[in-house]
Amino acid sequence: TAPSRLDPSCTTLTKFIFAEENRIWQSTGELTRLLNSIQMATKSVSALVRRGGVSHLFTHAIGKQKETKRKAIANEIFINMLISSYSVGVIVSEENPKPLEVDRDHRGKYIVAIDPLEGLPDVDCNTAIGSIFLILDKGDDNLPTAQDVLFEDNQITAAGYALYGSATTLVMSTGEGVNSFVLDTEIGEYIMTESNLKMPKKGNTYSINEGYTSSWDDLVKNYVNAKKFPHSGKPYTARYVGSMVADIHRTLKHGGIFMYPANKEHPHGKLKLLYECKPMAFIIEQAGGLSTDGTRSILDVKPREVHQTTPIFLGSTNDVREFLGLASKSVRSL
Ligand code: P6P
Repeated sequence: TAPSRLDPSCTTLTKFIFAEENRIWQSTGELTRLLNSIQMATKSVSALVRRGGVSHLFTHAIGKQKETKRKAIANEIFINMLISSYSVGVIVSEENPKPLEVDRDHRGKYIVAIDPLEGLPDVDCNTAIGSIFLILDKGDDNLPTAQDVLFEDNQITAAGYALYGSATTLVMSTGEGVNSFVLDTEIGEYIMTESNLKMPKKGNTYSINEGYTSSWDDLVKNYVNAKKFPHSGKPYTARYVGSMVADIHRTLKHGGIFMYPANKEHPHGKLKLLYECKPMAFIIEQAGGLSTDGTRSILDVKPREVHQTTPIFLGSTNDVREFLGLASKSVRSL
């Protein structure tokens, strides 16, 4: 369990980022400023999400407009924080049709892809929603431009998400394992709750929208049936919030498999490669799990377009391997 904030070993996200800067990054301070700006953005969005209703921020907005307004404000918060970090050259956002090149006075070396507020359709039912980020480094000394966003050799420097649930949790990796923090709203700091988090090798939960069963391919149908009607052992439990960050956070913590395959409504999948699937796949793989689009790791899928979608299957190693085993059988049988 996490040490109390009075314990000298208590680590806040701010302390952790500065310690990482000294320990491994030998950095110019750009990543430190960037991560601290991102954590600040998530704190602001957390407050927006939690007070949006009572502060009458959305009184005149209804339904979809309420969702649009929330996303627009969250987007503004993230973009302002990213620009003011002086560490970002280009921003890709789910909310912006095109990549945003940061003005020369503020431009820095990183490319950042964000989904500022994800999982919204049910926000009026108070379901958990989240923010997702991916930090890319093009690896040379030239400051990035919009054309560099799809550069094949971009390296993932860090990725993570904030989950606005019963508590606000921030899960992040800089390539040295996964760390989890919970926001202590009394002091406004994220407190580390798990260091070098490793997910179970196998779970007992599958997470998929079974409303699309009729449009799944046989591979997905056969796999889900095998989980529901096993030849031996107990059936898996079904869990599906319909909010990607919530469903994947549960998968990270308890194991199992999350799936959003292609279906008739989304022939190439629904979830966005750059700022939803890649960051989540990075976290899951850093925690010892696996990700795939059905044929390769999500991290190896080359983006051709900034808002490209992909089928995604990720989770515990043994569960994803079992699914891929079926996949290879179905590929061989074609
Ligand atoms: P479906 C929410 O709308 C979202 O973008 C993700 O958060 C979630 O995983 C998915 O779509 C749910 O989609 O088609 O199951 O409602």
